[in-house]
Amino acid sequence: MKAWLSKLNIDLSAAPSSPEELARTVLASVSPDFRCRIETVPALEESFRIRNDPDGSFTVSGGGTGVLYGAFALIRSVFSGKELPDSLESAPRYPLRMINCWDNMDGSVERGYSGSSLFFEAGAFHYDPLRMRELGCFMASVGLNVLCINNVNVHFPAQLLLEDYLPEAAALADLFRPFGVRLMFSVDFSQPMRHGIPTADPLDPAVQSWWNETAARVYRAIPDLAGFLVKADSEGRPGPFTYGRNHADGANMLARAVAPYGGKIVWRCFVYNCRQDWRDTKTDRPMAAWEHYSPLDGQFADNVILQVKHGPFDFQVREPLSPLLLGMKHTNLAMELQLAQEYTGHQIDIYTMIPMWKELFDELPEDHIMSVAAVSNLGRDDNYTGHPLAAVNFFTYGLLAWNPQTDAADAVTEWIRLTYHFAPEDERALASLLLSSRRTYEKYTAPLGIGWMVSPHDHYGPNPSGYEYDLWGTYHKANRDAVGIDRTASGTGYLLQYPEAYQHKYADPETCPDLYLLFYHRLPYSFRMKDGRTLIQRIYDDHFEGYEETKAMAEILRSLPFPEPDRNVILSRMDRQLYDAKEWCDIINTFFRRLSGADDTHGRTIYD
Ligand code: GCV
Repeated sequence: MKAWLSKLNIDLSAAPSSPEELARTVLASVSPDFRCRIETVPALEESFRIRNDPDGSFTVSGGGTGVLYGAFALIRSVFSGKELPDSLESAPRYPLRMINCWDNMDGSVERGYSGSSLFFEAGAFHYDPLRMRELGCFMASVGLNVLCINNVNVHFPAQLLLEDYLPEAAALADLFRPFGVRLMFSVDFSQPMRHGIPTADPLDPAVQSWWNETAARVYRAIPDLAGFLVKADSEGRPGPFTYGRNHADGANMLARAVAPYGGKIVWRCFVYNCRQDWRDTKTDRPMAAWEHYSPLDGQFADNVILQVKHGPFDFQVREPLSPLLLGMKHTNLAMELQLAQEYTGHQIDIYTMIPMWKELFDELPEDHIMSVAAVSNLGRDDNYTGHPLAAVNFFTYGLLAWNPQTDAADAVTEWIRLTYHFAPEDERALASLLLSSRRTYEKYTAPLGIGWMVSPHDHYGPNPSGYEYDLWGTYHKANRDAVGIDRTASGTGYLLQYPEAYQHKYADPETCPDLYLLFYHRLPYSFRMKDGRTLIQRIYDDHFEGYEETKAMAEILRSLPFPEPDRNVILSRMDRQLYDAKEWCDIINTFFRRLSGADDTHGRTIYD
């Protein structure tokens, strides 16, 4: 992460006073003969224009933060050798471009793979101001503008809203402001009950008053706080259901409290039955969010945003786009992505996400969602992301959140150029490795859209039946004849939650895209795929290929001139990935061979 900040040579030892001042510093860092004027045009707000004048100088115009984004866009182009047109105008596609940290006040990070919290330790704020400015700079450099600093699972002590902690929270907000970054806090729906109110019922006037007063106090300290993020009635968190209320009741009550200050309530839709009986064949977990929220479409206040995980399950390697993102037409929506590699290799395995995100954005109708959020992959490790190559996910997320049309290969190449000094052929080799890494990981882990074959709890490494007899609603139901869940009209009916054209694409196993086949269909191992292979042969082939591709990745990485300490970390993590890819390949193939009894037509080793 830091490589390109040091390339820019921006002095962050002192805090910039405003985005404009930071924009000037950023541009001054390029070189003494680099000539660039800044023109602040408040009406442009976050947007910017860059003009390349005939005398070789540049003019960057923008609103308060627009000039900053313009300055960064310009130097990103300069440093990555990209040609700039004579004039360029750019506006962010989504007004809120958020990073959600799952940091706890004890210093731990839920699903964190890069060390402990950047913000907290032992129940209190504890941070290095320089690192905060670096983080602000990373965010601003790719146009990210909201930082939620604490975990959606709000563990106590969670005093962020209390008088004692607000001055420190306000000081942190001050640090981020010049970077165009506004803070957000996760709040616990039952918080009033810790302050003498006997209930958290959203329709109880005492509850509303408590939140009104709390919002007033918080906004006095941090007038530009972006708002509150809420996980309610989800995986044991408290919420409106306890009081027989729905989620519009809950979200709108909080929305009323923050509305006078321009605050937003970002309300997560990750609601499902996490105490399911695996014997129950009626309940299908991916259906839950739509069942809860679609009847409420149009009932949420204007300053509520429903934040929906990109797929109906939970950040698996491959999931369809959540039906809520297509069907909630009268509600503000944010799509939630996850940079933290919870199910995607713990920042040990290389997993570059932009190809996956592009698939998601491409499926979203124009103008359908108004914001994006991503669960952070940062922590206190020196390099911020644990694996140096995981930084590409943070960087490219920002570029896509600004402009979802951004080309994946261009974005990855830009990151490489800003991070390493590689010859063109090395740069191409790394770009192609990163861009194919998600598909490789998918091949050796999750067959054709099933997912969930991971070790329970920590979600790293293979365990084909790990989630099969559990409470979480995550079953593949593989037996000796067949595998997968029928989610069409003849099965659980999940597919009916989608618009007709979408249903049409996936309903028939003969035409359903292969990579979603077992998400939507239950099929015999002898099922003939479009390319003539049997389903079981395809499963074997994918897993062997995934392992072979990982071996090839390791060779390429060894040949590339990474500087230290990156090289050491990258190669040692690659050794681990290679070992694990073999485990995945052998365990999953053996699992299916034992069930199906089918031989591999190529006679490769699968264990009996
Ligand atoms: C923050 C999954 C993760 C949890 C996470 C949850 C969520 O269940 O395993 O760690 O909790 O998603 O997104 O709320």
